[in-house]
Amino acid sequence: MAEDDVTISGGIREKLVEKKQEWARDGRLLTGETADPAKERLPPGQRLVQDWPILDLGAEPNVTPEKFRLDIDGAVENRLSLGLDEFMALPQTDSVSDMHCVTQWSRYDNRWRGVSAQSVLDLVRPLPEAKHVIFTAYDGYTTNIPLERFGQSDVFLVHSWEGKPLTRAHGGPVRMLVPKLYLWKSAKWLRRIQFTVSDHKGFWETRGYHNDADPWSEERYS
Ligand SMILES: Nc1nc2c(c(=O)[nH]1)N[C@H]1C(S)=C(S)[C@@H](COP(=O)(O)O)O[C@H]1N2
Ligand SMILES: [Mo]
Repeated sequence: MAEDDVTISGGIREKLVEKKQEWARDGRLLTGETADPAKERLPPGQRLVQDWPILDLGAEPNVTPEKFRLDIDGAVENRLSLGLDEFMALPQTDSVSDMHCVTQWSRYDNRWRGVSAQSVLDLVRPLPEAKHVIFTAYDGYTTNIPLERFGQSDVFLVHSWEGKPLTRAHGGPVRMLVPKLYLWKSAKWLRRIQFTVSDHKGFWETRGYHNDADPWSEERYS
């Protein structure tokens, strides 16, 4: 991966990371309930919000359109390295989905625009042995999901929310969106998508968060 000269404001807020790890150890916010997503729109222990909170490690990269690059590589037939114009030239889709954060807020009916994960799969063609997907972001953040999950029809690489370009604070120019999992699986400031044979836990997964992150099973912590 080429060295980036993207500037980053602030630094990782270690105190906050420590506190969240403590919460994970203590099992904070757990209700012990599960729900059927076909019947319950709001997962257990969640509450609805109208605004969209901002949560990250505290280091916000300034990914300008000129500096943006997205590498898609690993166990694939056809690696890609895309500038923003090339990314925007891929087929674009509108979608509406809910989001659920492990810190207990959920927001319904978010309108997104971006490139579907299925289009990405069509372009790169993962090798038969590829089973996992790792996202790396411009702030150094990483997170992981199974390839099977990545291929679901509601997963997108998004650049717009409610008809406007994604703001820097929310991960613009391009972030992941995996709406059926807790939002920590949706990497902001997307830099790289890597297809792998074995699983590699990401930033929060190595710090006590659940590897699978299904909100209806309350998979907050491991
Ligand atoms: N690159 C990056 N992506 C990230 C994070 C981060 O710190 N860095 N935090 C995750 C967490 S824990 C959450 S809850 C969501 C928050 O996204 P939002 O700020 O747009 O609400 O981003 C996720 N994606
Ligand atoms: Mo989070």
